[in-house]
Amino acid sequence: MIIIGEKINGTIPSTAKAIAERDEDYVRNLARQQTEFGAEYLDVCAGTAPDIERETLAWLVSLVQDTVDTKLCIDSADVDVILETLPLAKRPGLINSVSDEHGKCEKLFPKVADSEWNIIALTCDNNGISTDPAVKFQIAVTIMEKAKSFGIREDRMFLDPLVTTLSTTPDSLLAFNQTLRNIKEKYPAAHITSGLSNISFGMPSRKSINQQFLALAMGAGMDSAIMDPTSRDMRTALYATDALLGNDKHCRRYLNAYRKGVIGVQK
Ligand code: THG
Repeated sequence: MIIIGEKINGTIPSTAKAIAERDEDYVRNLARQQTEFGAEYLDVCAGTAPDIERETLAWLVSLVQDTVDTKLCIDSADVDVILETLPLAKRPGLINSVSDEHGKCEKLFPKVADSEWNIIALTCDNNGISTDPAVKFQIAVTIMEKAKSFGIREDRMFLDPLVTTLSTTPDSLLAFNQTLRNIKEKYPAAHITSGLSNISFGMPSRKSINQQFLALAMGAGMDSAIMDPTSRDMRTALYATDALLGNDKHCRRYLNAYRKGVIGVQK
């Protein structure tokens, strides 16, 4: 599993406060902790008003890179902001994200085709987010064909089938898994990722739902997640699921993590 640490995100109230106060220690700690607990990428999202997004993101990027060597996942809805932020990165990471909206792919793909940046693509377009797996799959195909036309390898693409909220869409997980299976079948080298917590909005005991979502989606082939690796429960769910799916030879990773006290039910 490729873990993308979600905590350096200005839409989280505690992180927003740290960003507003330019609290370096707080952000440095988020970077260190998430790295220590296995994040391969650190999502950085300003979550501020558009007029200060560039500047905020630049501050976050430089601070994180001054603290850890973990790759960055540059998170902005604005392709221009992403393109201005990329040169600040010491090494290629992950771009979060494009979709099939408003010529985003056409703007971004030619500029990063010759780089080693990986790209998250959301399965939505100018019509918004569909709940129909067939529509989502078709959007994924359109984006993958555009990537290919610019010479971007399949394995540089992370497709995000955009899980909908369980409380309003009862077949949310089923539609997500159907979309991801269709994508994996046509593009076996492409990665599938998702924000874990979207599914549980408006429900009690959100973590329980997020954990079971993680397990069921990994079972269907999801190989990456935007999540909180500092959460012991989520970590435990992830390691246990990887072992159950045969992705952890002799359960070595699970057992080592347990011995170190990194996972397991807290007594
Ligand atoms: N897909 C893609 N990018 C995304 C999302 C996605 N970026 C933003 C978001 N969704 C994923 N990031 C977050 C960040 C924080 C939280 C949820 C999603 C969050 N965190 C709580 C906190 O830190 O207080 C709780 C964390 C927990 O208890 O596990 O709510 O879907 N491509």
